[in-house]
Formats: sequence, structure tokens, C-alpha cells
Amino acid sequence: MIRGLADDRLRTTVDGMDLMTACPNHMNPALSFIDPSKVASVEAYAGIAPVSVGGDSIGGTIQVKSGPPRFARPGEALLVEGEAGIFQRSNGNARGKNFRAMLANDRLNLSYSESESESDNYQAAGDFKVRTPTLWKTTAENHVAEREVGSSAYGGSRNTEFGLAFRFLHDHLIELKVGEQDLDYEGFPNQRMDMVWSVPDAANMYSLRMGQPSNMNESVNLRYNGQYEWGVLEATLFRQRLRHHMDMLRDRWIGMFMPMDAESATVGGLLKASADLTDTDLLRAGMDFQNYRYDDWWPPIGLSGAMCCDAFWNVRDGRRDRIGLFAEWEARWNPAWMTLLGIRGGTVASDAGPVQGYNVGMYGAEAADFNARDRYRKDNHLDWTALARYTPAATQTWEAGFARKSRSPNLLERYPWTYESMAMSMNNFVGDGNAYVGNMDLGPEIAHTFSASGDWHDASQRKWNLKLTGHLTHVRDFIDAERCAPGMSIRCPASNVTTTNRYVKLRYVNQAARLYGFDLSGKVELGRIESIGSFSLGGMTSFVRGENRTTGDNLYHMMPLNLKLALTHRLGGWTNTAEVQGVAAKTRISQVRNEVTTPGYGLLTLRSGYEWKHARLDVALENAFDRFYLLPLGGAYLGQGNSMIPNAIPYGMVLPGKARSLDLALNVRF
Ligand SMILES: [Cu+2]
Repeated sequence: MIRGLADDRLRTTVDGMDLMTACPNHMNPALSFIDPSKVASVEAYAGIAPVSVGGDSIGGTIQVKSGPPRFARPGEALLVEGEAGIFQRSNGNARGKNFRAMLANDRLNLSYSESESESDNYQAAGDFKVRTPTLWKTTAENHVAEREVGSSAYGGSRNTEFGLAFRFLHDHLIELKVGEQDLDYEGFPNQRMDMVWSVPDAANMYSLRMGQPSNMNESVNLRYNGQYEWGVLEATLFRQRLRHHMDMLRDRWIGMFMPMDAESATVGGLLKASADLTDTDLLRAGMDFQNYRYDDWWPPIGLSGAMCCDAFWNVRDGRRDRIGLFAEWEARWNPAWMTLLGIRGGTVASDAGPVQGYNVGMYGAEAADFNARDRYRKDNHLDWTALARYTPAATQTWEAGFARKSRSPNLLERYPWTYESMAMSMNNFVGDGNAYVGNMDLGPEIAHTFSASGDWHDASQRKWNLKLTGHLTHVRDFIDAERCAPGMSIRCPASNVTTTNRYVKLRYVNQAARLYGFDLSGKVELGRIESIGSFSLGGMTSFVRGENRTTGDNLYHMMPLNLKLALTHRLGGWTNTAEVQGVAAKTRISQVRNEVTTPGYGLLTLRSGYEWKHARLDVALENAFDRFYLLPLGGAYLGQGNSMIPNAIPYGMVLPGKARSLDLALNVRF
């Protein structure tokens, strides 16, 4: 979440790949496809992202990259390197391992990496109870409050990647990466389903897809980077294929299964040239595209009843094709002034094929209405950014920017079509427990953002700095939600419009929104004591507010005022950190979604790390005082009991945070 915006409103890329999810609950976002041990850098453009890194998003941009390939120096021997690591976290008994090896001469680099991780359910720091009876527990067990957060376990998550890099003519590089991720199961405590391959404890009972990997991501990424006399040329072409299967892990198993499948294929790419026009003018120009195909269907259950006898199609033959062109001019007028002007144009075309429900009796009329409509939509985007930076002295930097950005609805905001309660409750990617239906008449969101910041520091920029940023965004046609009302469908009771303490049925709708806030961050070197080491203090605080200007409601999922302070001690290869996080109560809530307030809390985390020439050991004590707290952005806790019916799980419980955990990680390089 960046400045109140998240998910598809941010542009997130992994090694240049602009990846999409394939799930009505967005369980497989871009960041889930890179193994954390491989991440070499994370770059976040929090505010006004230049048009060359944005597009089809109204918030910031996040670029996650693994390290660049290394080569031996000419005439040098073969470069052989590797790394192996393990980690263990006491809470939930989370554990994992990673391995990486690389072989290179002065032209060619071959690499291989793999990692695995698993965890049991994690524990909260105090008892809480929201259980509805499940068949796995005795009656007595079903009524005991407990600390375990149901459906938070995961297992058998494996990432592998092969890499091949070729360097020629000195500074031209071609890289090919082939990656695969599969996992056995992953619980989602704020959704009504889990990612499942086989249910370990129920494997002997029933599984529709026994023996078939059902959650698998395959990607192929080809990249080129070349230095020319005039500048740099970059190209990326990637393909991603995603297979997704959901059902229920044992914590919410109610004696029947509910398989849900999704598949997607994405082909995307980028071509970008950065040319030095003069010593002080830089021009970036290029194009990017992304073609996405999506199918989302739920196999039938049983020989009679509500989920018999055909596959339910949530989205069939979904497609969303995007293309964009951009140009950006960066000018350094003199040592004090820099400006950046950019413009981007593009289109997003989306469509979906005809649908059907589990049976004609319950779903026939709604499906016929949907199928009778023309579902093709094409949106034109026109974005621009203007940014100026002023450095009047070595100790001050000022920056101000203004931007217009656009985002088109995703397929799951446009095309889910039924108001039937169970099917609607499976459509939700914000984790609020509510049930959603699409709206194919949605238009793109258009945001105008203004931000300004001041940065004060010592001349060397090493001893101290303080940075303050204020931001304001107005969004035309922000995609929020409205209550489903009797006029929309006979499946919307009047009580759905007025209830304040139940999960509700919602439809996506374009409304006006405004977000504003500030970020303040800084650090200071406190000094050095002989043979004891050096000390530094760093901190950041942020405030954001989101308002729906059409209804006067608050936007959903706004992080309350929060503060982080870290005191760091360094001596030789040793680093120790004490980190305090304080979060205010969340009292401004989205009424249309019946969002729940959360109390404020403070957490202390202690970390220590020691680095040798070929190894690194990290130890951390998270939540050192074992404080019970509720996650302000964690959503509704739906991890236990019957999650298939919107209000079978008692309304009002927010997902609790983790209890104290002792974490260990060891990495060895060779
Ligand atoms: Cu899913």
C-alpha cells in the first residue's frame, strides 16, 4: 500500500515483467513470484512516478529486481560462486531454505537458484474466538477461544529459476530467465478460500485434482540492454502462464468441497531508448504492452443441489490488452534546477465471453442477461507528469510535481455477473469479507496528483537528513463500491442497504475520491565510542486520509497515523537494531463496506546480525513484548469455519497480528 493506494492501482514489476494475477481474490500478485532471498533491490516511486515507469496505474510504481549477472574479467579464470541459506521462525514454525549457484567467464553467465518454504498456522499473542463449528473439531474444541490464526499455514512452496546471460561488444547484454513456482497449499485467513493442491489431512477423502499441480506459475523473460554512442536501448519480452486452484483447508472445511480454478496467460514487453540529446538534456521514449487472457471457472459439485451440474463460469475467455507510448524529457538547466516532463498515451481493451452458472434454474436468467450484452470495452488513456527539483545549496533540495494518471478496471471489476450470495462472496480482492459483483459499465479511473517535498541534510549527506513530503490526489471515477439494492436485482434485500453489522453485497461503481497526507522521514548519526561502536537513529512517520467525494464516506483500508523509530549500533561486522513501531487507532472506516475499527498499538522488534567474509547470521525477536494487536490493513478474519456463506462466520473480527517470534537465518557464500 503506497499513500492509500494498492493492488492494481500500483504498477509492480519483477525483473521488468509486468505480471498479472489469476484469481477472483488476487491470491497470486506480482510480488509473490520472486523468492525473497533473490531480491537485490526494491525501488519504489512513491509519489509521482515518471511516465517511463508508469502506465495503467494511478499510484506509485514498485520495481523489484534480482542482482545483475556478473562476469569474469577478460583473461581471468572461470568465476564460480554460490550461496546457501536456511531460516526458521518460531511462531508457526516457519522454515525455509534457498540455494543459488553461478558459473561465468567473461562473456557467458549461467545461473540456477531454488528455494522452498513452509509454515504452520501462526499464533496471535492473546486468545480470540470467532469459531463456527467445523467437522474437524469436537464440540468442545469448537467453543474454545484460541490463539491460532486459522488458514494462515502454507506448504510446499518451491521456486526455481534458470538464468543465461550473454555479454558482447563490451556493453551489450542479453539475459534469459526461465522460472517456475508451484505450491502445495497456502491459506488466506482474510478470504473465503485457500490455495490448495492436496489437503494433507484429507487427501484420502477426496481431491478433484489429486496428483496434478494446480497452483503453478511459469515465466520466461528475455531482456536486452545495450549501450550506444547516443545512449541506452532496453528491451523486454516476457510470457507468464498461471494455473490456480482453490478449495478449503481443514480449518474451514465443512464436509464438502468447493473447487475453484483459474488460468491466465500474459505476454508483455517494453522497448525503451534513453538518449543524451546534449550534456544536460536526456530523452526517454518507448512503448510497452501487455496482453492478458483469463479464465475463471468453478467445477460442479454433487449430483443435485445448488452447485450441480455444470461448471460455473465467473469469467470466460476474458481478455485485457494494453498498449502505451511514452516520451519524457529530463533537463538540467544549471546545477540548481532540474525538470522532467513526460507524456504517455495508450489504450486498454477488455472483453469477456458468454457465461453460465452451476445450473439454469438458479443462474439461467442472470447469465442470459449478461450474455445478451456487448461486453467489449475500450478505454483511451492520456497521462502526463511535470516535475521540478531545486537545489539552492548543498544542504537543501526542494521538489514539486503534478501528474495525471489513468487506470482501467480489471476484468474482475467489470465482468463477475451474478448476485447470488455464495458466488458473490467468492469475488473479493480487498479481504473485507464482503461479496462483490462486477459492473461492465465502469470507466477508467483518472487521477490528478500534486506533491511537494523538502529535504534538509548536511553537505556530505551522511550525518543527518530530514525529508517532508505532502501529497494530494483527486480521482475522477475512482472505483469504489455501492450496496446492492432491491432495484438492481431481486437477490438484493432491502436489509443489505441498511445493515451496519454484517457482511454485505456490493457492486463496483465509479465515484469521485480524494486522498491526501504527508510522509516524514529522517536519520541522524549519533556518534562513535571507541571500542563500543557507532550509533544512529532513523525514523519515519506517515499520515494519509481517503475520502469518497460522492458519498462522503471514507475510503477502505487507510493506514492510520504510524511511526517507526530504529536505533542502530554497528561494530565491525556486527549490526544491532532496536525498532519501535507505533500505530494509532483506526477510527475512520468505510461505512459502505462495514469496515471494522482497530485499536492503536506499539511493537518492539530487536535484531542482530553478524557478517563474516563468507557467511551472515541474523537473529530477530519480533514483537518482543508479545503484544496482542489487530492489523489495520489485515481485513476481516474468515480463517475458520463455514466461509462459504457470507454471514455464517460472525461479522466483526479483524485479522490479528503475530505473537512474539524468534527468527534465525544463516547464509553461507562460497
Ligand atoms: Cu485464489
